[in-house]
Amino acid sequence: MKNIIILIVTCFCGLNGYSQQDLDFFLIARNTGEKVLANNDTIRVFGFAQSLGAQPSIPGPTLIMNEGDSVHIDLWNVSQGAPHTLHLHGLDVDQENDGVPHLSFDIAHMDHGYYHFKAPHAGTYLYHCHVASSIHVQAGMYGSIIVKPSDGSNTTWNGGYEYTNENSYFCSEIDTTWHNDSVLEHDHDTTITIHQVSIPKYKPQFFLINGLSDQQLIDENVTFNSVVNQIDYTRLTNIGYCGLRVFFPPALNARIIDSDGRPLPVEEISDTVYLYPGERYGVLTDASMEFSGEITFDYIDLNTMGVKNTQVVPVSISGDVDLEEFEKELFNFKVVPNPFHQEAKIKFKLNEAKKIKIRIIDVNGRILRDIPFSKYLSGKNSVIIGESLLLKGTYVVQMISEEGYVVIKKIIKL
Ligand SMILES: [Cu+2]
Repeated sequence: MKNIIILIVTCFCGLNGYSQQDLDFFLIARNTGEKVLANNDTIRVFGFAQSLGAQPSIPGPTLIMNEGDSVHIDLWNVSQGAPHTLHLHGLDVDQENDGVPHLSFDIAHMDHGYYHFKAPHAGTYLYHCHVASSIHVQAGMYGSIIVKPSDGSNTTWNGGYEYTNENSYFCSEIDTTWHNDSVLEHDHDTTITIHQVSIPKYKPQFFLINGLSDQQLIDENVTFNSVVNQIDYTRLTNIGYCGLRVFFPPALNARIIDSDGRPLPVEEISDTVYLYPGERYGVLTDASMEFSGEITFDYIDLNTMGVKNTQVVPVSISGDVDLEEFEKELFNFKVVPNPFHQEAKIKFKLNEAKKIKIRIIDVNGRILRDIPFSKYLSGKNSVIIGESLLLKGTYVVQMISEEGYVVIKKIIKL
């Protein structure tokens, strides 16, 4: 009997062992914010702030919670004019808390609105105002919702993949002509549709990632930094009116694992991710080499399918500092001369005979030459490379052990 009781308690803990918490968020809706664009112009925006004295941020504050948390959001609307709501895009919440004005409630000037829900399946979601959505979203009323697994760990979902770092790229656009008072100061009544408001044809001039564009993207909160063999998780979100095509450098070994808050039934090994408006994708990466590159974001006109703009997130992968024995031994292999003109020698010293594969790849991770596994003797060894590299440029030499450990060195052909 005693054993049975212990078993039952254990099962109970197994199912409910996480401490779900009550989580409160306070947001202020404003319609008189200002945003400085990449060309230093300032435009009027609507948006969400976390205190009365603060400007709304674009995107709004990221709401981070754990699966199972009881979440309470207090949205205080201090703006005059049209009311606002908080639509919880993609979250499984009841209709009353979903923030679609005529199906739940809207929040008038100086009123508070309260949203309550249990944080659903771990994943990436978003929120936006659902009053005259086309205008209020463009005006800046949107932000990210990240649901971590129940224990809050760096795991993609309960029982999912563990990762070291996560990056979140939240994409939107700005057409400055929609930020004039004539568009933003519209009447609102839930029976009026957006089509009765006169707005110019949408022609965005600014294409944002986390609210930034162009030269602003060297911001350390945007750049993708990692080390060789580290598993990282990237959340992609599109709240713009363009489609998005995101290219990861091949050497990141990108794998699309989830979409819209659920694991994909079949994972896709692909460097390219397409996102339509409102979609979110999760991508696991695992850099196979040291390199500098970029993740490119093509903003696609969904009428013509032409690329309207491309934004670039810098990528920097440094060497793995936690070296295995093979790597320690070969960490100081030399390529001489480097830079080289015609050919170069790889020189390395082994403590004992070893089988090693030597591979030369370009900075995009394409294999240019493979010298298959060969047993090298203890002591000094040298291998000639370079004669097959025709073009000037930067390449990478990889020394690979049978167990798959890799030591890398950049080489330059002049
Ligand atoms: Cu609104």
